[in-house]
Formats: sequence, structure tokens, C-alpha cells
Amino acid sequence: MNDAVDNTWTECAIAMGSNLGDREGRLRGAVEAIASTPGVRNVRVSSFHETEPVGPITQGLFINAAAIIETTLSARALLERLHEIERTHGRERSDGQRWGPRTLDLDLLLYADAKINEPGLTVPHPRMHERRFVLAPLAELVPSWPVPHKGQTIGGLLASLDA
Ligand code: A4P
Ligand code: MG
Repeated sequence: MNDAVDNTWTECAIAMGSNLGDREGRLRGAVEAIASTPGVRNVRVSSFHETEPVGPITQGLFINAAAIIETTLSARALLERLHEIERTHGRERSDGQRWGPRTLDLDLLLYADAKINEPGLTVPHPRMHERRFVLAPLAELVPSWPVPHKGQTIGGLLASLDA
């Protein structure tokens, strides 16, 4: 892969979610794929949280988790890799359909202290601060990480959801 920008290792946070089929198996597969990506090291994963679906669509319970990694990939290259993993691990065959619905969601939450606002790439992830299913797993790993734009840490944002 030629995506490595240089040898600087940048700490990043990734959100993972699945709500169809072997949810835990999908997340474990995603973690393995992330960890075996060239230019990724020191992968740490939260516990798996079973969560009620949030949003307007009626759907099954999710398993959500978070991962912290170090990477030499750019934010753009890392997101492209996450999309590739979604494609290979997140679809399953079902009757009459070659590919069923996407069942794995991998979002790039934080890329060190970077603020990125480009077509197809917004960091910090614009909805992370309001989502318990994102913040609770992440707070297990990096409660004191300050979130750019928000003036609060992960733990602080999680606590303010309870306020
Ligand atoms: N994009 C831009 N910035 C980013 C980033 N930092 N990380 C773009 C990831 N993607 C980013 O994303 C849509 C577009 O956002 C992409 O083109 C990408 O370039 P997507 O992941 O393909 O689509 P999505 O997953 O449908 O969008 P989104 O906003 O991630 O969906 P939601 O809102 O996360 O909905 N309830 C529980 N309990 N747990 C869940 O995990 N997930 C959803 C999914 C709803 N309810 C849930 C959960
Ligand atoms: Mg997503």
C-alpha cells in the first residue's frame, strides 16, 4: 500500500457497529482486518456493548464497540481502508440477492487533534458527541481525550448525556 504519508504514528479512534447476523463475529473480523492493515499498530478495543437502535428506522439491537489505533495512514486513506473492510466484512448473502444490506458500520471518529472538513470526510465525526453508543465504548479506552470543536473530553461528553 502506498498510502503511508510518512513514519509519523498518529493516534485515531474508530467506531464499530453491527446489527445483523453474527454481530460479534463481524466486529471481531473488522478488528482483525484493521490490525493487519499495513501502517496500523497498537490496536486497542473496547468491550462490546449491546445497544438499542437509535434513529428513525425500526431495526434490531446493535453491538457497538470502539477501537484506538496508531497509524501512518492519512485520515483519507484510513477512511478508505475502513470502507474497504465494510465491503468485505459487512455484507452477507441472502435468498435471491447477491449482496444483502450492509451490516457493518465503521466510522472514523478522531484523528489525533485534527479538524477535517472535506467532501466525504469530516473529523471529528459530526454526530459522535451526541451518541451514547459511540461515547460509552470510547470512554473505556480514552476518557480524557479532548474532542476538537467541543471543548470537552470523551468522558465529559458522555457525562453530559446523563445530565
Ligand atoms: N463520512 C464523512 N466523514 C466520515 C467519518 N469521519 N467517518 C462520509 C465515516 N464516514 C464519514 O457514511 C456516509 C458517508 O459519510 C460516507 O460517504 C463517508 O465518506 P456511511 O458510514 O457510509 O453511512 P451511514 O453509516 O449510513 O452513515 P452514518 O452517519 O455513519 O450512519 P449512522 O447515522 O451512524 O446510522 N444505533 C445504535 N444503537 N448503534 C449504531 O451503531 N448506527 C446507525 C447508523 C443508526 N443507529 C444506531 C447505530
Ligand atoms: Mg458510517
